[in-house]
Amino acid sequence: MQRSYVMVKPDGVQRNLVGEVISRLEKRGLKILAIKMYTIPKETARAHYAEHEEKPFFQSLLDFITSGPSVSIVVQGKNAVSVIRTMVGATNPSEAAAGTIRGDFGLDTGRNIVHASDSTESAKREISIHFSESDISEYSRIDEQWLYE
Ligand code: IDP
Ligand code: MG
Repeated sequence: MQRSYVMVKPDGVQRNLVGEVISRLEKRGLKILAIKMYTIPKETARAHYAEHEEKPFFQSLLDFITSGPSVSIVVQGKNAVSVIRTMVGATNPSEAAAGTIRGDFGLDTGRNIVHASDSTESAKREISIHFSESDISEYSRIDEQWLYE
């Protein structure tokens, strides 16, 4: 089963959307394996967003993502990475489809509520940045036989 990393960013926390995001993941059938709220340190944020180091928005992205508590989540399920990216929607919430998290709750690219891994490789890397393996619980959901054929 695939794992993905999801973050409710500081704006999502301040706007009381943590429950909404988790609820959507759970109802989809995705399983939460680990969850924690913390204010991401600058160096951790730098590692998390390393691919954007040369972008003009990098510094403001770091300032924003470290500005307050965010919620980090390890999620597991069939095709979790692409399923969650679809649930999250386009990077710019103004262009994100209605029904997606960004399309339902956001307006600005710099305040787009959630992060989700874009590949299984990114997921592995991001999970290892925010969690140690002992933070992650493997267990069965009681509805798994109704979620999977
Ligand atoms: P993603 O979050 O949809 O994967 P990326 O292109 O990987 O989008 O960008 C990472 C994050 O950087 C975005 O979620 C957003 O918070 C921020 N970001 C991306 N492009 C811009 C921009 O043009 N201006 C301001 N912030 C941006
Ligand atoms: Mg990205």
